[in-house]
Amino acid sequence: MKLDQATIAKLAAHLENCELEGQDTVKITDAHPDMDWDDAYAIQDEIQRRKVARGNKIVGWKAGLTSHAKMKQMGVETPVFGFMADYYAIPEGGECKVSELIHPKVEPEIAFVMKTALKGPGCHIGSVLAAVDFVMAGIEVIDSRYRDFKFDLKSVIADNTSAARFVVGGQPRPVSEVDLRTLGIVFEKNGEPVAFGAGAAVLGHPAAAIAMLANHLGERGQKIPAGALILSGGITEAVAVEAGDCVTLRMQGMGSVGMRFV
Ligand code: OOG
Ligand code: MG
Repeated sequence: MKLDQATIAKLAAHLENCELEGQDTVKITDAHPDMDWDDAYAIQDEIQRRKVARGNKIVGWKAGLTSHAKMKQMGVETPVFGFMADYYAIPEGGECKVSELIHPKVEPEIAFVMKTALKGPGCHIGSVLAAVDFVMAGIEVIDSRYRDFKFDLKSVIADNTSAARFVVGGQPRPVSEVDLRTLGIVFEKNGEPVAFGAGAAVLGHPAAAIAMLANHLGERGQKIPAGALILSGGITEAVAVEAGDCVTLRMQGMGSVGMRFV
């Protein structure tokens, strides 16, 4: 660790206030070029602690930057992990208020729900599939608190990996019934297909993203609890949205899920 506790607390408060007020900021590594990975996750942990202290529940986790499309779009090469608070959830077909956000983008994702807890290190695709209850379609709304989505990996980790809102739904399927690699998706904005993909875009097999998350948490003495929801990462590039837009994700054999931006 390169930052002291007071600096971590100050940066966490700053980034969380930007989130809660819908204000952007410059990336924090500009002022703290020496901060390391542990500092970045410590800032994210402090944001989580602030939310829990305020009465929010942590309902799940997310992996990000797990597909080449996303890595190329953001100019980075390593997956990152974040958490999801209860108020990020939007009901299926529901409204997402753009006025609460800065510059939202949407991503088509495969969502996993755990049957049993999963604790790394040593987790692999097999341990993930044994621990997962079902999979379903999900759309993540990301909203980097950094101006123009310009960040490096440490800055985006500290900013809880741009997590903002999500919707899950459609027809959940037991994970044993789905070939997660060939699972096809069509992502539509205002009725027009705007992106296409298959599950293998995510690390060759989307369960690998869940294994990486379990191993990441395990290194820090934490686990993925039973019942947790996990978004495995955008299959395609993120798509910008504004008030008035409507997005729908169609997932092969698993129905569709959508939301409206108001
Ligand atoms: C970081 C979050 C990326 C994903 O699914 O790849 C992410 C960002 O691009 O702002 O959630
Ligand atoms: Mg995402």
